[in-house]
Amino acid sequence: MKWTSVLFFAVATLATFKNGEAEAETIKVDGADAYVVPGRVEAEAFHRFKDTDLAHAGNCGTGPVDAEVTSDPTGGNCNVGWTAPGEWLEYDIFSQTKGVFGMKVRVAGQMPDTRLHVELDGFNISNSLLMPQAGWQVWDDRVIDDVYMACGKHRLRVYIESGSVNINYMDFWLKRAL
Ligand SMILES: [Ca+2]
Ligand SMILES: [Ca+2]
Repeated sequence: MKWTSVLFFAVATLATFKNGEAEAETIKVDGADAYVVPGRVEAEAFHRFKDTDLAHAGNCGTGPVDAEVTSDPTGGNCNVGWTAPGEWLEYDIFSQTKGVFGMKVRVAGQMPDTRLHVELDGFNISNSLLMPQAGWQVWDDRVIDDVYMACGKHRLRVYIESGSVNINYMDFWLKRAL
């Protein structure tokens, strides 16, 4: 076996399927593919996920996580959609600075009482956020103030609590270096 094929195998995504649900984990050789913050994390370009069905809905990407080309005027290529309670998306991020960050989640939807929360390194940092109802492509921000991060690698998870919402991206900005 050539070294190139060993490397390819090492970065391949492993998916497990059980009870009609899907979870996957990307095995990484190093931290080079973590999102650098301050910066933008694209919702549809996740590292790990849980999705409640194997089918792919939408015209963007493949695999169990459903996504479509977005019409958000601020860009973002595709948005995750057709989300369901209990589903989550996870991202490896790398903070260049020890500090207090602001964060926003770019979302659109039209279902009542749709809620999600955001976890950083396993801690709920947002509490339950109520999602907008103006339309599936009428985009809005949900801002989380004062997110503390040490320099280095962190794990970000967006967890759907109820209803269904479209998610385009998450932005981080530095409020205050420490
Ligand atoms: Ca699906
Ligand atoms: Ca996006």
